[in-house]
Amino acid sequence: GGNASEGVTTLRDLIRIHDSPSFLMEAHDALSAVIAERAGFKGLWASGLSISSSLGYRDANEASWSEVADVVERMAYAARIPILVDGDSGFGNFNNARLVAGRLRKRGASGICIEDKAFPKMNSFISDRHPLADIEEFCGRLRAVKDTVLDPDFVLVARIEALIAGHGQDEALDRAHAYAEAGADAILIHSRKSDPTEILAFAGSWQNRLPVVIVPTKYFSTPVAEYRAAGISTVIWANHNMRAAIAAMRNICNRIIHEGGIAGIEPDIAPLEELFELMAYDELAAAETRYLWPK
Ligand code: SPV
Ligand code: MG
Repeated sequence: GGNASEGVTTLRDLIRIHDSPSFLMEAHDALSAVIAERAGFKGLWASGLSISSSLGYRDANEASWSEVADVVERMAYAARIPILVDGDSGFGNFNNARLVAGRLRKRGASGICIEDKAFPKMNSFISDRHPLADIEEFCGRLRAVKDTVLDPDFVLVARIEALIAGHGQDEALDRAHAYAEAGADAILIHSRKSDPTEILAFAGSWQNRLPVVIVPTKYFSTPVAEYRAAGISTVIWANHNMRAAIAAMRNICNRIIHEGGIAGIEPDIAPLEELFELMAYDELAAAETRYLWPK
């Protein structure tokens, strides 16, 4: 984040293989970033799906990279914990990928994840057409990011969409080894199945040559203990702040309509005091006594 780093675990440390997987919580704006940080998460996932949705876009590269970077900057100012940014497929070829990674780092990101698909990408849970990037070409994107963003703390996650695209374990493993050679710091293996079998099979063969990151959106009922046993380094809760917000906002809108007013809803919404506390209004009051009317 933009503030002092005391007491903050770096993203590089979070993605290391620990006894228990690290969690990255989705955030899509400054407010959701602060809420996740206050809850105790040690790192954030700047989700392309969630940021797109909050901006009124589909998760198909409708948002420009600079719009995404604007949001990431707001998140990084508001929260101190590190942010792994969903860089989609890198917004183009190697040249776009290295440019975006460098700009994101300057604007407060601690790492970028890029996936082996073409631009424009489509969300992994939509459609059955997810043509994969050529392995060598995608390795060029990874190498270009590594050669351009020289900050050793900046994390590059290579995301494999082979299983999403309907390929088998061999294709996923070939890609993982190639991406490791190209300089990736971690491998994100994605699945759209409702059980974790193919993720766990991958982890079993891969043997943690690099840390493994997973996104259990569809196989949500699997206990984290299974990921711990499989040596998964990082679990991303990829869209759960946004989906919680959708449910809460839909519920309160419906209730105000149906109840004809707000008399009944007050206990079910966040008090204004909580909002003022989240945005540190007390800090402003204290600063006023120092700068606006000093004794
Ligand atoms: C995102 O959160 O934007 C992701 C994860 O990339 S997924 O939606 O599963 O593709
Ligand atoms: Mg995404």
